[in-house]
Amino acid sequence: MISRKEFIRKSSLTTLAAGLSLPLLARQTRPLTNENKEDEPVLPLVIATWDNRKATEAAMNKLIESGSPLDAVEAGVRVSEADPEDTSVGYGGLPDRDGIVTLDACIMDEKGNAGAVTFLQHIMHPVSVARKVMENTPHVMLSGDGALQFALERGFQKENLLTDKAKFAWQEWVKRNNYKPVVDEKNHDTIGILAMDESGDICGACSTSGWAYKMHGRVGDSPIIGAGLYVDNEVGAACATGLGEYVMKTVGSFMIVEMMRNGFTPQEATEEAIRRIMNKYDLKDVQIGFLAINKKGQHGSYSVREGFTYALYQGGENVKKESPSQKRK
Ligand code: SD4
Repeated sequence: MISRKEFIRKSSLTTLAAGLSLPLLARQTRPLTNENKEDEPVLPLVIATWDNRKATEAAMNKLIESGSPLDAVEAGVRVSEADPEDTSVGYGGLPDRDGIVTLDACIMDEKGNAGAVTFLQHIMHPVSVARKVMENTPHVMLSGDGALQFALERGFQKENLLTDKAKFAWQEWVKRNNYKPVVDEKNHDTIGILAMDESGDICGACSTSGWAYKMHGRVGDSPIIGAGLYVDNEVGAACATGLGEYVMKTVGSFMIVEMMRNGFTPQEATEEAIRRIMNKYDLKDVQIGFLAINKKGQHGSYSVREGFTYALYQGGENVKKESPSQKRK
């Protein structure tokens, strides 16, 4: 048994070491790749995973119109959720291995409030249900039938979300794949979106139909606060896309925000998070991508392999960007 005095001495040394090692670690990372050069924040800004420029545009319009980053992220996500061509989100999302579309979403505001729905069926806009969970219930997360019941009580319509195109793709998959979920780095364009208003307040949201042809009942990282999304208005925010199991096991978005709290830039934090995950797991055929922003209005992005893109609306321009990555394809 160590004495109380010894315990306190050891703990403070550990804390000191942690405090010292983070900036040191930060210095060891590669040079910045996509940070703002100036120190002045360029606000407002909206950033979203993949080439979701229609979503960032809707979000920015909403931000300018209402002044609310929360309204903005919800409006942005709703664009992807309603888009039948987006096969990883909402209507048109690829189903699970039983041919059923099940959706996950979450939202966080600048005060640290959070709402989420998981394993939700038949509702086109899970992000709006997640917002209602946050604002109108004492809970953070509702799931499955309970989430559906809540949505219907709140006036959401029950709809068929399985498009003919998604149904056909699933039927083809069933023929080829023996009912076994397959890890496929191509299967995603989940939306994670972060918005920051002119005063520096940050909100975020995330929405997905999850891993295509997953087991029925599977829930990924996207609705899990700290995994698919995390906002801390004092520090910044992060969101994730890709194979959610690894992001959940490492609480990826929370990890990134905590690294930024300890002095990492958004770029350094996303890079370090990907490196840590890759050090721990064999990510063959797996893609994971992170986005992060800090209070200076800087952003960072990093992915396991090439091909992760994102949309950035800042300084009056809405552009698609290629993320730097750890590996070639
Ligand atoms: C999931 N992270 O359910 C989601 C999938 C995803 O782009 O990001 N697709 O694991």
